[in-house]
Amino acid sequence: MKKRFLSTFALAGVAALTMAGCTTETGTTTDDSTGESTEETTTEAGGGDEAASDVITVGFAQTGAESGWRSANTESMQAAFSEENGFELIFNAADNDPAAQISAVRNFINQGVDAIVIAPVVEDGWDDVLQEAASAEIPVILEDRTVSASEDLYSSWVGLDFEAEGVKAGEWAAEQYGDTETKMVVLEGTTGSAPANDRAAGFSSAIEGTMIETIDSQTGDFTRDGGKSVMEGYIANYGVDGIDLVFAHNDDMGLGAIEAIEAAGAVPGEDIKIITIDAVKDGMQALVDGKINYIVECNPLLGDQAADLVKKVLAGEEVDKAYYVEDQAFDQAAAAEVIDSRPY
Ligand code: GZL
Repeated sequence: MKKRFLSTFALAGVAALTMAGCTTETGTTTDDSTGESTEETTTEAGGGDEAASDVITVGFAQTGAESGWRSANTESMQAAFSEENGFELIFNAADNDPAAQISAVRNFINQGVDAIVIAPVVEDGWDDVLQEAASAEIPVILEDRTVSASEDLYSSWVGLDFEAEGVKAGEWAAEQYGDTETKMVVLEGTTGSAPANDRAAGFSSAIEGTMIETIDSQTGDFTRDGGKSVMEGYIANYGVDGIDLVFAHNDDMGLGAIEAIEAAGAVPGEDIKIITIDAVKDGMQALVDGKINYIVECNPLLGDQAADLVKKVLAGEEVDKAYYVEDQAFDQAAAAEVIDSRPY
């Protein structure tokens, strides 16, 4: 299927040309079928007709702006899909709303973009709109999160191994706390999202057979406020003495948990240990400060690989279905050594 799909685009043959100047416009588009309007920002290359016709128009459907990780990912994508690199970017952030994100993709199809890039909020519900993109012969590249739809419906994906991140976090927890009775609460990512599903699975498999007991697990939707309010509920239910460990699916929810723990008069990283995933600047600073105990990295800088995949697919080149970016992991000492040199 991939070859057939790619051969369709072999004729597309596009080359990126340098353009003189560019303009950025922000407007709203309305989905005729749902009547929903979303705001979109378009960065358009200048230059003559020929140069303009060689510009690759890409619709990028981002999840939203829910976390520090997402901001770093958006910056990376906007830098890569620039007019200097031969792109006109139509950017849409869906405020973590799966229906709004699907509507944005349908708008991109109606606008006749050359390619669509998606960071899907959740795994399910993508089959129909991806089929519509395929029928319109618009290739789709996934970045960051994955979908449950058939891989025939997208050209390629670049991102991180979320289950491996969960395993890495769980193995450290098992090594540090697995031999003593440890009561753990979990701050889950967005319900139905690939990172939430896969990190939970990886962590659970890694702590199997240890004395770490999960006493509660709820979603904080990957946001700092969400992590804080769920942690406040845990403290109200179990008391700070009833919780030994927090596993947060991302730094931002872990940072929210720190606020709740400190407000309850306890010391995060000591009275209640915290393990998170992402390794964004604020998370790494909390790790250096001793308020978080371990962070597994999730690299958000995916823009260059995503842009390269778009150009290869449109040029009819063979690409793999999946490209994984490497992750590291940090304890407090390791974080202190690298924090000043990290790019995000
Ligand atoms: C993971 C990414 C997750 C981050 C969160 O690749 O999808 O979404 O872990 C972000 O911080 O909100």
